[in-house]
Amino acid sequence: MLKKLSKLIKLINKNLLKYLKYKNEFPSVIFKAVRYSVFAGGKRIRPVLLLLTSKAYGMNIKYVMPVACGIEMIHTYSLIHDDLPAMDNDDYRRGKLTSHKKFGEAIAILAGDALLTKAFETFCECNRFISDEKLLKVIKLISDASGINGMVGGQAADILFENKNVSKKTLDFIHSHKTGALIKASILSGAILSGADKNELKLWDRFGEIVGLIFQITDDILDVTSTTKKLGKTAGKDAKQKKATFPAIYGLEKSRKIVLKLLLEAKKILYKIKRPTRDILNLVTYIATREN
Ligand code: GRG
Repeated sequence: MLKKLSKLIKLINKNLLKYLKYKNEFPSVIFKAVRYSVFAGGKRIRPVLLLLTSKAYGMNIKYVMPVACGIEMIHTYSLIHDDLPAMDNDDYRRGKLTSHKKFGEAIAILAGDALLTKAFETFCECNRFISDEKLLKVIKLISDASGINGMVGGQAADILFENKNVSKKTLDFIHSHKTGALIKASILSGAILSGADKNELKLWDRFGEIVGLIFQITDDILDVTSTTKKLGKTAGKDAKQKKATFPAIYGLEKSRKIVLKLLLEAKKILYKIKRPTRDILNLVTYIATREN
């Protein structure tokens, strides 16, 4: 599936490089560290989701590309910080040494900070093509999804509940905030920027929630069933760190069944949206069946 989307991914990468190259690169190591993590080979699921949602409305994807790239920057910052010794303490990410292993902790922290702030500068690049009102709405949405009410809050809960028995409610909180929020925001941003109406936004909202869940449950399953080589990050870590995961609470079989049920619901929502969304459905099916 990602091969089929390779043109889109190439375009995202070309734009990311454009935004992350500077005239004066001093001190050079921080610029290198930023590009090292961004171009270490991520799947680009979030920007692709944004662009495909926009395409369903006939939007020229050039106009929304800065938001798609900014979201990938936020995602990459979160991975760099998540891998730090104070958090998940991981040596490999995207099949390469983690940022702090390659450049040291201080530079890794700064590379994450630089990407987070660059994301918001990049969002502003689309103000020539998109109305200020829509752009502000999307910036607020993404800030919320990546901040204390979203990814940061989810990450805090994830760390606080390590080695503890968690309820289904807490598991749901961690998943929907830590990973789900940014995925949902990617889809909603594409819809808002492309002029979706109120009714459609409600449908995209639930669709985004489902995609976030499918992504995270599949990630939890892969942590149990896949290998470090295939994943490009350490497999089996969730169980070792006694993390709150779907397989830990529901078991592998039930977790797989939940993914299939969610996939069916996602299909039904896309049907209701009545836009050309075949590529999005294919991508979500890939997310549910991916091997890394
Ligand atoms: C540090 C504020 C802060 C948040 C970190 C995203 C996150 C929150 C932590 C990542 C931990 C983790 C491995 C979560 C599982 C789901 C996930 C986000 C996997 C990585 O996303 P992919 O598969 O990665 O889209 P690529 O490398 O393909 O971009």
